[in-house]
Amino acid sequence: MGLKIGITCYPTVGGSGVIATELGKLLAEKGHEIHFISSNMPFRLTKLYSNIYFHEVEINNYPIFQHPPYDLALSSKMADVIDQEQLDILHVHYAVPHAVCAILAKQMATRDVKIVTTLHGTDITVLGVDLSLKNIIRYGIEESDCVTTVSESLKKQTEEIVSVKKDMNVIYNFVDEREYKENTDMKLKEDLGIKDYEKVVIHISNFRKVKRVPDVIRVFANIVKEMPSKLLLIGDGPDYVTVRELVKELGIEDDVIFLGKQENVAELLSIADLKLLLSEKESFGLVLLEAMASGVPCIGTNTGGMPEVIKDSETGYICQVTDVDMISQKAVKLLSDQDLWRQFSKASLMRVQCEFSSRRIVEQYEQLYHELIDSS
Ligand code: GMT
Repeated sequence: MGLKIGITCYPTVGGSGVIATELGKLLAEKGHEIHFISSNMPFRLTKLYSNIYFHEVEINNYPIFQHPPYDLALSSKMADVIDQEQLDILHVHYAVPHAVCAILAKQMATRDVKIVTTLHGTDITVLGVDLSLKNIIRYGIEESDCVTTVSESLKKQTEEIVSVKKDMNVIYNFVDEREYKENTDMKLKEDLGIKDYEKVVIHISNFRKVKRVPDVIRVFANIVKEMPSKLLLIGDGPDYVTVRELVKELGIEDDVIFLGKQENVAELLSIADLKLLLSEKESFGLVLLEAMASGVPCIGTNTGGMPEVIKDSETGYICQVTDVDMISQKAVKLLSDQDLWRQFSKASLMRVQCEFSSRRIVEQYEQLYHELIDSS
């Protein structure tokens, strides 16, 4: 039986928004009715689906309020949608503010809806250490009907940082395999001014400090000394200027291509040979999975959920955070050994299919929704 499911996420570019939107799209394909409740249309919702609806949260900026009351406007909208659309499930991404808004909405609505909260990391590992927010994060988690985390590591960190007792389910992130291809698009390489014999290293992030993008630059500077290669940098954020300066200082400007924010990363991944994500905090690293689905081996760091995504020495490498020398050695080894590269590329594709396939993960969410409804 098709369910009526409300989904709230941050609609901007970012892993949590991607997962929430892709999940909504795949659930709709399976016959469920999906209602996105958000301040903007989620950026991946690019085409029209007959059973996906969008409810915009309008935030009026009255002069009497020092800060526009987004959380209250969202709660009020959620309560309206629960009753008008007769929702069975309200699936929110992030404990704060979304789970807390959902709890308030549930109290206001006349219909009994089940709240599912998915934790993505930043609310726990960044906000959870802020003592003024710890209690409200814990409240959002404990009062949800069900909580999922995107990795075992995040589950453990949530228990430790926010001291929650609630039973949480780990449901890994996924990719829609239909979007990712492993073949090299020579035309795109040429368009970007990359020679066909040059290796392509790629990094995608929001350039926040935790992503340690300067380490990516230093590693690439070592790679380019050993073989002709180019670095594609996708994204923008606080460290962007520092990174540009470092590229200049290291004299590798001709080999680093800054592409800024890009929505269609699948095409760019299809021309890559190696993906680097060297963060100091990363609850999952969805971009790793996107790369692996394109047959691109990854090097990540020994933090958060990354060791659950990359199988060390099988699909890529896991190195210590900040260990630029070791990361450079592993990268050069992988890029210069064709047989090893092919083996890792194949293993990456297999791992995505076996552990993180959209079919498997979407079924896990559906099962959870049904269990919640049946238990009431
Ligand atoms: O990494 C970010 O800064 C964005 C953030 C988000 O909310 O999209 O990413 C978090 O959620 C993603 C989807 O579950 C995970 O893949 C990222 O690892 C996680 N980021 C961090 O834990 C820093």
